Amino acid sequence: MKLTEHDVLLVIDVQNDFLPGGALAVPEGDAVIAPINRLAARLPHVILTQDWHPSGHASFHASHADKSPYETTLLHYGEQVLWPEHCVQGTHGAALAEGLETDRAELVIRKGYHPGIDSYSAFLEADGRTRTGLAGYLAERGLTRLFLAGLATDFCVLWSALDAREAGLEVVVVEDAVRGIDLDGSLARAWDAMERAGVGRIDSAALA
Ligand code: VGL
Ligand code: ZN
Repeated sequence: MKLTEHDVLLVIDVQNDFLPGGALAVPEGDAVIAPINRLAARLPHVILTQDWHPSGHASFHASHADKSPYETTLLHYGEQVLWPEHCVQGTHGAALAEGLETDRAELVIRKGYHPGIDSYSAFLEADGRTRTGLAGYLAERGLTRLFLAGLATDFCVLWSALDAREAGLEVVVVEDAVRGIDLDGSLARAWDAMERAGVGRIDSAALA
C-alpha cells in the first residue's frame, strides 16, 4: 500500500495496565508492540493516545457501591461498563509500555480525565458531546488517513475508528497490531461495526 504525507499512525492506549499482568490486561496485549514499532518507523506521522483517569473515576467499579468489575451501570450519559481501576494519572499502570517506540510521536493525546465521563474514543468522550480536540488537530495539519493500532480492538480502537469515520477520515485498522478484550462477543461485534462504517483492514506486512 502506498503511503502519503497525509497518513498517520494512531496508536491507541499501549499502556502497562492493558498488558499482561496489568490491572485491565488485554489478552496478548504485548503482541502489538513489535508491529507498532515497525509501523512507527514507516508512517510519516505518529500520534499516541493515553487513557488517563483521575483516581475515583466514574468508570471504575470501586466508585460505585455494590458493583463488580465488568458489570454495567447507568451514568448521566447512558450505560457504562465498570472496569477495574486502571490507568490512574501518574501511575506505572498509566505509563506507555516500555519497549513501545515513541520517539517519532508528534502528539500524545490523553483522554478519560473528566472525573464523571469515560472516553474510549480518541475523538469524542462517552457523553457524545465533549471533544478531545483531535479532529481539529488532524484537520489543521491536513492529516486525512488513519492507520489504527493498539488496545483494545473492541473498545478504544473501535470507538476511535467509528468517530474518525464520522469526522470524514479514511480509517484502516492494522489487524496484527491490535488485540481485544472480548466481553460477551464484543470483539466480533466490533469488527462488524467497523466494516459497516467503511473501516478498512490490513496486515502490517502490507505497509512494510
Ligand atoms: C479501554 C476500557 C477502559 C481501552 C480503556 O483502551 O480499550 N478499555 N478504558
Ligand atoms: Zn479507561
